[in-house]
Amino acid sequence: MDLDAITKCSSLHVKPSGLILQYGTAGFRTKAEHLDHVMFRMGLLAVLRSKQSKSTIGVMVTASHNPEEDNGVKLVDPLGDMLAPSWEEHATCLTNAEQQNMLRVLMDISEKEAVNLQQDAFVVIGRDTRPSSEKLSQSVIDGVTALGGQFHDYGLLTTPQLHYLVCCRNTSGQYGKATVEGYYQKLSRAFLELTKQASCSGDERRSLQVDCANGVGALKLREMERYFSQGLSVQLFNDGTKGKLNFQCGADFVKSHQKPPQGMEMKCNERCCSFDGDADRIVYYYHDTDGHFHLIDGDKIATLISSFLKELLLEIGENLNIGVIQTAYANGSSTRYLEEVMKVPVYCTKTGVKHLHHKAREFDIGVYFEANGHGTVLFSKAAETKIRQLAKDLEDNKRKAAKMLENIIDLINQAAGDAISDMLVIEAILALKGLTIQQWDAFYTDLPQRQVKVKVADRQVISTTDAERQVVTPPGLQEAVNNLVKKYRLSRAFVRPSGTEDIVRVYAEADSQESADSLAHEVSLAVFQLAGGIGERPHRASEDK
Ligand code: NG1
Ligand code: ZN
Repeated sequence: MDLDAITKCSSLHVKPSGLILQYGTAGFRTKAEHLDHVMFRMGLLAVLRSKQSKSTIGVMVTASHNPEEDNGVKLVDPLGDMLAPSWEEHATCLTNAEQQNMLRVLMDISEKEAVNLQQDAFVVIGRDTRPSSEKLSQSVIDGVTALGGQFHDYGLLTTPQLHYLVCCRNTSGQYGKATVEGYYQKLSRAFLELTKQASCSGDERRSLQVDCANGVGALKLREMERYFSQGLSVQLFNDGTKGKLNFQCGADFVKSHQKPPQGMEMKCNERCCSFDGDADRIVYYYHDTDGHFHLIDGDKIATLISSFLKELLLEIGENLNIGVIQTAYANGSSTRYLEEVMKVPVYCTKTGVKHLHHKAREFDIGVYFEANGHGTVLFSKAAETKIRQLAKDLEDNKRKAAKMLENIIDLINQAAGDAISDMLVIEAILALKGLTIQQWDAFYTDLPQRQVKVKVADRQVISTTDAERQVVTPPGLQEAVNNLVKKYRLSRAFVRPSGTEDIVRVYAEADSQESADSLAHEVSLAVFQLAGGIGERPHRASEDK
C-alpha cells in the first residue's frame, strides 16, 4: 500500500471537520455538497472489501427518491446484495474519521478484517442522473485508484442494474451476462416467453403509462423498450427532459401523497405506474370512472405475485414452501387477506430491505415488498434447480406451469428490488390471468391510513421492539399509543425513528380516513410531548397533504 499516494489523494477530498454521518439503511445520504470525501473513502473501502472477499464490489451513487440536491452512496456486496453489517460499521468509522486519522482508521479496518493487501481488487461503479452524481462518482474512482484497485465505470445505471451486474460478475456469468444489454436481453426474453402464453396477446398489444420520476429509469426503460415491445408498449412521462428529479412525481410522491404525479395524462381505468429516482421502487394506480384515484402499493404487488406463484406450485404439485415478508407499514387488510384468504404465511420484519431480504432467504420462495413498492422474490438454490428440472421432465399443463415458474425466476431481479423487472412481472401476470387493474385492486380494500413525521431533538430516545411495532423507550409512550388506538375501530398505530431522515415517523390506520388522520395526529402529539418534540406542535394532516 502506497501510503504517501493515499495521503496525497485524500488531501484533494478533505472532510469538513465535525461532520458526522451514518451508514444507514440506504447507505450515506445527505446534501450533495457534503459528500465528496465520503465518496473518496467509499472508493477506498470498496477496494478493501473486494480484496477481502476476492470478488467484485459495486458502488452506486444515488439518493433514490430524495430531492435532486441530495446525493448518496452505497456499496453492493459480492452476490449483489447489501453490504454486510460489520462493513457498514467500518463505512461509518472511515467516513467520520477526521482528516489526520483517516489513514489509521483505514489500516485498522484492513487489519481487523485480515485483508490481504496483495490481493487484486475490482470495483464497478454506477450513478443516477443527479447533476452532482458524475463528479461524485469520479471521487469514488479516485479512492479506488489511490488504493491500487481496478474499476469499471458503467456510468448511468438504475440501482438494481448495478446489483445485477455485480451478481453476474461474481457468478461467472451464471446469473446473466455482465452488461446492461445482457440485463435487457435476459429480462425481455423471459417476459416474452411468459406473455406469449397469454390468450389475448395476439392482436391486442398491452400498454402501460410509466412515470419515471425524471430519473435514470426513463433512460434505461427507453433503451430497453425495443427488446420487449412485442409484448408491451410503454408510454413514458416525467422522462427528465423538462421536470426536476422526484419533484411532484415518482413512486414516493404518489405513495405518500396518495395522488397522481404531475406531468402525466391519466385516462379513466388506464393502468399507470411510477418508478422512484433510481428505479428500485414501483407503485401502480388508476382513476376509476367516477374520477377517484386508486393506489396499488407494494402490499398489493406482493399479493398479486404470491397468489400467482402459489397457483403455479399447486399446478405442478410440488411442495415448495412460500412466505411473504412485510414490515409494520403493510396495510392491515393486506396481511389479513394473505393469511386468511390466500393462506400464505406472513412475517413482519424491521423497516429496510436488508431485513426483509434476509428473512425471505428462509423460504423456498420468499416474496418481500415494502408498502412503498420496494421488493422482489427470492428463490432458494434448491427450489430453482428443482423448478428448472421439472420444466424439462413434466408434461402438459404441469410442464407449462413449471416453465412459467422458470421464466419468472429469470424475469425477477433476485439481487434487489427492481422497478423495471417488477413492472414486467406484474404485466405478465395480469396478461396471463386476464386481470384488469380494477380486478387486481379488488383483491381487498385497503384500510385508510396516514403517515406523519414529528421533529424531536434526538430521535434515538425512541427505541422499539417487535419489528418496530412497540415502543420501549421513552417510558409511557407505548401506553399512550395503546390508549389512543383503543378509541378507534379497526385501528393500529406505531412510532419509530426514521433511519434515513432526522425525524420520527408515525403510522396510523383505522376504519375511516377521518379516524386514521385523528389517530395519527393524536399519536404525533404524544410523541411530541414524551419524546422531546422541537419546533411547532404537530398539525392535523389534511386530506391532500
Ligand atoms: P426510514 O426513513 O427508515 O423510514 C425509508 C423507508 C423504508 C426504506 C428506506 C430506504 C418508509 C416508511 N420508510 O426508511 O421503507 O425504503 O427509506 O430508502 O417508507
Ligand atoms: Zn430508490
